[in-house]
Amino acid sequence: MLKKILMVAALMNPAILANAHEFDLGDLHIEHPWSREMPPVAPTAAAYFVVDNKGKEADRLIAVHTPVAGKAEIHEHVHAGDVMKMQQVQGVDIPAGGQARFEPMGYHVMLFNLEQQMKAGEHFPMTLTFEKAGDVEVQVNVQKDAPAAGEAHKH
Ligand SMILES: [Cu+2]
Repeated sequence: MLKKILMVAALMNPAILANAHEFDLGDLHIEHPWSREMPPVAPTAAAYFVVDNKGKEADRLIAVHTPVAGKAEIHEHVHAGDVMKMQQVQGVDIPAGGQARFEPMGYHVMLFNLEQQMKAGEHFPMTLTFEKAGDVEVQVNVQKDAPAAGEAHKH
């Protein structure tokens, strides 16, 4: 009973509604693209999202573009001894019936040469290119903090 009331309260909260957004491209479902607000001097930022593949064939994210950055690369975090480093990858597989998660300390889209600071509450367009499904433009929400657990991986 309490749980139900909490859920209704969450649905009625405009801030939460505005935060949860998703995009479809064929069998691919892209959940809640977001980016953390960075200090004005930061030349880079990162974008995160989850891709679900409801289809029977694997696909692969192979490129990302956005007008707000001079360059966008797909990165992964790797352990190098005690340190976490990130490096560019050529693509990320989206398994059939599975998902690929882009999240802090994991895969992410790195944005270089930002045209201007992106502030919390703003959003910007970003085009994801998949090997088979092609292109989809999503809107990336800029926010101060990572989405609450559950928000980015609800089904
Ligand atoms: Cu990176």
